[in-house]
Amino acid sequence: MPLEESLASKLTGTRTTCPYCGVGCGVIANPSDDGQAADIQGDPEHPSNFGKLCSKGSALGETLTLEERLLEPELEGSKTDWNSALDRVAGKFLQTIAEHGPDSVAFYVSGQLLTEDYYVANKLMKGFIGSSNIDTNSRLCMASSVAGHKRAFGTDTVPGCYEDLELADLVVLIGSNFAWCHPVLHQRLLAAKIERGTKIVVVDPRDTATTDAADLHLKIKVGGDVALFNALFAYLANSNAYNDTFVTDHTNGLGSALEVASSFSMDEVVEATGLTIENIETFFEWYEETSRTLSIYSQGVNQSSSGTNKVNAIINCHLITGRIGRPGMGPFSITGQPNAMGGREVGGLANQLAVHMDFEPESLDRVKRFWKAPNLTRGPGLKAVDMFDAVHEGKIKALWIMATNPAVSMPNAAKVRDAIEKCPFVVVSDIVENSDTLTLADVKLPATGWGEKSGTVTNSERRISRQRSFLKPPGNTKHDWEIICEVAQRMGFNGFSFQNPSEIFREYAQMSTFENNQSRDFDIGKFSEVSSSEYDQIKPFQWPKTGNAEQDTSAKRFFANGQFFTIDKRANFVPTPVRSAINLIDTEFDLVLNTGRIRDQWHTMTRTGKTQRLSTHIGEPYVEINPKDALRLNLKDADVAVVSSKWGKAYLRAIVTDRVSQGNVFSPIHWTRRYASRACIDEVTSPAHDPTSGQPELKYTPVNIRKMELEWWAYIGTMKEIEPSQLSGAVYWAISRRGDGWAVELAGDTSTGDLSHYLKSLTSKFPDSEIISFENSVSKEFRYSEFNSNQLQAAVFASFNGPVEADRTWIGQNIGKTLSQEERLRVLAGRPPSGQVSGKIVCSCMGVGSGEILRSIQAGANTVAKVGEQTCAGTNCGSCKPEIAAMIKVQSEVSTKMNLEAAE
Ligand SMILES: Nc1nc2c(c(=O)[nH]1)N[C@H]1C(S)=C(S)[C@@H](COP(=O)(O)OP(=O)(O)OC[C@H]3O[C@@H](n4cnc5c(=O)[nH]c(N)nc54)[C@H](O)[C@@H]3O)O[C@H]1N2
Ligand SMILES: Nc1nc2c(c(=O)[nH]1)N[C@H]1C(S)=C(S)[C@@H](COP(=O)(O)OP(=O)(O)OC[C@H]3O[C@@H](n4cnc5c(=O)[nH]c(N)nc54)[C@H](O)[C@@H]3O)O[C@H]1N2
Ligand code: SF4
Ligand SMILES: [Mo]
Repeated sequence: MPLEESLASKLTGTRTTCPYCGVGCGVIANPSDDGQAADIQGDPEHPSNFGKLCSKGSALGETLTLEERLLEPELEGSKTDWNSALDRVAGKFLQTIAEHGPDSVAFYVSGQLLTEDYYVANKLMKGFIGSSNIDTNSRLCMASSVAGHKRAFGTDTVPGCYEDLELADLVVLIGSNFAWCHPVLHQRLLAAKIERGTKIVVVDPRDTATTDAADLHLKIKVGGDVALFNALFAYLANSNAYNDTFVTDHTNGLGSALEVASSFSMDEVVEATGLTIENIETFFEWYEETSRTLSIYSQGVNQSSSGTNKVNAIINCHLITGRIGRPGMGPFSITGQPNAMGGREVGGLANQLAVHMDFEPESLDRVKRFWKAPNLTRGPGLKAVDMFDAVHEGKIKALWIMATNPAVSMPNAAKVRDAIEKCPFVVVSDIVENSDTLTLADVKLPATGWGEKSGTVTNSERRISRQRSFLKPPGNTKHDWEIICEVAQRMGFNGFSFQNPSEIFREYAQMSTFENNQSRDFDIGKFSEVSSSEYDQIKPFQWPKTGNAEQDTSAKRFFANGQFFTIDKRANFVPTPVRSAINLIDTEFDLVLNTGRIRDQWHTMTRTGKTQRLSTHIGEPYVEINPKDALRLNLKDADVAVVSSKWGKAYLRAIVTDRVSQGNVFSPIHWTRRYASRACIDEVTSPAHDPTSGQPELKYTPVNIRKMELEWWAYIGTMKEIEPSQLSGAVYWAISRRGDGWAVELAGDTSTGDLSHYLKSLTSKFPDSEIISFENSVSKEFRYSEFNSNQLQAAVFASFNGPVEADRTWIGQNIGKTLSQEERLRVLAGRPPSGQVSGKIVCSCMGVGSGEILRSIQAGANTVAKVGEQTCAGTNCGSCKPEIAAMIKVQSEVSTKMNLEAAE
């Protein structure tokens, strides 16, 4: 297609925003005729992504099928109509409040709601029910950043913008796996690095795709950040970077903060961080000499019992150098969810009141008048961990969960499940029919999902973008805001008769500017009178947008003028004492469990788990463990490991690798009971949390690990749909979509009985399918393949002697294919012809495995671009480029070593 034509075709369709991460990429969607798929392109005009998308964004079209969708309301397990469901919810909430008071009910909501949904939920709970028991999964995500911002700036303000990535000379990524979690921004950073030579420092306890691209990787001990940044702060105080004018004119509290920060000797810093003196010095020197320094941070900072102190320790370094609010510099908290920022703006956390106002008497008075609230709450409510504890203790008796899956994502998840199960009345609004949380609900409410709903979201740089619908609501689904408003009206409250999201947004904008007069940072008064059609046309914009051009000159960045939102307009240095994790390792639980994300899955996999494209990169839950620890524990690569803590356990595939340090293990967060036998890592994690922000310590849980003793191991590729309940014959299993069917890893003990019989019960779809098989009594293995008219139905590999070996990627690609006699035998052998080994999928967009990439590197492709030319890997979204680059690096190190050895 000629360039102009292809650009033009990209520009037609519905302009909307990606529903996954906080980058907030613009998307152009064109639905298929049946409305169960869509063509998805990056929006070239959206200022967050300029047309780029990552692997998850690119695969959005494949997540729109109605498979596994919740399409009808359900009451106590039976389908019902909306009237009955909504009456029951309103009635039960009213009854509970009448009998036990407003604090006996709670909402647990989500950074994946739209701003309009969030606004009405918050208004209902705080203004009309009269409690502040509304908290959100953003507590697990952004609470420490919010608290840190408020302590330093007086408000929850993100000072910078994405353009700073292109304008910085030094980017420090702290506790952020940018390459996998914010891939489009990472691509922007790497492009800038090529353009202007930006230096990248990554502070992370493990090797990641992000550290692979760093000039300096500070492989810090989990929790060592406060010690590191305190030392940097003290160093800067005596350096050329000290900005006396800024400190004198615009800040308070340097002395006491510096005193605390200086309390550690360099030896103590080395001990607390596990870093070398040389690396620490290099970092400090780079920081000192680079005025355009940007500090990007995420969950390695926030999810800690010292999370708020970590945030302030980082901000202190920017305040002492005056590096804030100007191009290419500043502290930059990168948000996780698509609308975690919107939720913070609305005030949907239990310790906020509404729209950047808290519980001071004047705010309470103002909000009461604005909402005409009959029963305004008076003070903060329960934060997530405390809220579920209160549910467990029976203090909260009616709970409404929206757009989040706490039975999987809350720490100490088994207790959370127990609490939800015990709670007398639980309502869950979701888009899928069966999440681990939904199975515990009394009332299930079917919400519209991405593509069907309409509203606004705010990304990490304070940019508000429209999510627009391009599909009809399927079945009997309703929009979240509609459901909330209908319940509010049935409870007898005025103020919820909105007809569409634009009316909610208008009220929200009015509230943001109500008696504001520049006293609050969040002001979008320009939209106070926005009409429905103008709302539909809103282009992505950054707040503030007061309607007064002069006031909005700071829209891109805050604080360049040194005016903060504290009483005397000065920023605060905050003393940040070093504290250890709350639950420390001991002789029984001697390893530190760190948790996080993988590139192609989103949280609890309710959407990304539906696409085979996103399930091929990593299809099984795992735990990474250092070779020295593995040796001590007699654990080998590919063994099944039992990871246990005081709170619970998980069964995970062991990956033995020095990408994690000795004493540390890492596991991803995504697997649920839908996709694995027992891999929910939050059944293991500790509920300890930061005393200021309430954010749980999800990156540090003391655990121990042992090898699971097993009798048999198997791998199945099959076209037949397999239900989790059928897999109870295995002690360990993990299932993922592959090709036209499913891939299942299993392992078990003697309780399974006849293994061959059991496996056939899982795979055999057609009674007369043709089976070819192979058995080796010496190696104690057997395999069989099933065909229906030469179409491969299932390929099964089993062993009584350890994990099975088979090229899983290649087998997955053959499931459902019609095969020749020779190919049939190769499938039975589990291997492609030599020289064609697929290896693990690296590029999920183009389906390219590590085998093919390695062969092209070995044949001379020495850049990511050349590998792309030869294999197509990395040529679509580019999310896999860091992994290809890492493979090139390893291969070049290998050949240098071989050359040296040959020369000797
Ligand atoms: N692919 C994908 N992308 C996502 C998501 C997803 O589910 N999948 N979720 C989105 C959401 S909601 C969020 S919140 C973001 C999260 O984005 P990130 O915060 O980048 O992701 P995580 O993997 O949780 O953790 C980041 C890193 O912190 C490191 N870390 C652990 N402990 C410490 C420590 O004590 N100090 C330091 N310096 N580092 C530490 C971990 O090793 C890990 O590499 O991702 C968003 N993007
Ligand atoms: N150990 C550990 N645990 C963690 C983390 C970690 O790093 N380590 N990270 C934490 C963080 S940062 C986060 S953000 C959380 C995320 O954890 P969750 O929020 O629990 O995870 P999701 O899978 O995103 O849940 C979203 C739910 O909303 C549903 N949904 C999707 N769209 C809609 C909609 O439009 N309306 C409604 N009503 N429902 C919808 C989905 O089907 C899904 O069930 O996990 C936290 N838990
Ligand atoms: S980086 Fe990926 S997941 Fe995040 S908003 Fe953009 S396309 Fe969506
Ligand atoms: Mo998050």
